[in-house]
Amino acid sequence: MNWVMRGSAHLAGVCLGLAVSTGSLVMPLTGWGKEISFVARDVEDQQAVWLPSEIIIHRSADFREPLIFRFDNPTVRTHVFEAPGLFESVEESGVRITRPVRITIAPEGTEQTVIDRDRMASDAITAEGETVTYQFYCPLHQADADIGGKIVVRQ
Ligand SMILES: [Cu+2]
Repeated sequence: MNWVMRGSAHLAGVCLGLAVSTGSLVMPLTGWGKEISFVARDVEDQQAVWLPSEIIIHRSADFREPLIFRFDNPTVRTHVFEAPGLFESVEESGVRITRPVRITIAPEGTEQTVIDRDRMASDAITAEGETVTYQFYCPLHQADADIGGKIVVRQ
């Protein structure tokens, strides 16, 4: 009887361990992968930018682990991070899908997303050794096309 008790207690411990490790994989996106942070900044004429204005991603080094973009909006206005050609990998109703990056960040809010590296990699292959550039901006507050930022992917 004694060994049965110990056996089931041990089993419960294993189940708990599994639940904890699965939870930690799903819950915080920070702590694994490569994280790149962007911060919204209001500028003159009611416009806004995302900083830093240039991000360089090295395909050989940075594509080894999940690529996470984090967006902080310390301002009092809602901003959107849009980057044509860039895709995010999200789970919708239990299915992993890919969709264009267009993320709304509430005032004083924070959002993060996992970038679809496969799409980036195929863009890089299509570019045949040249760098690939993705523009990014806030479509709500960008009157001047010159103030946007860019993500450059190098080999
Ligand atoms: Cu904005």
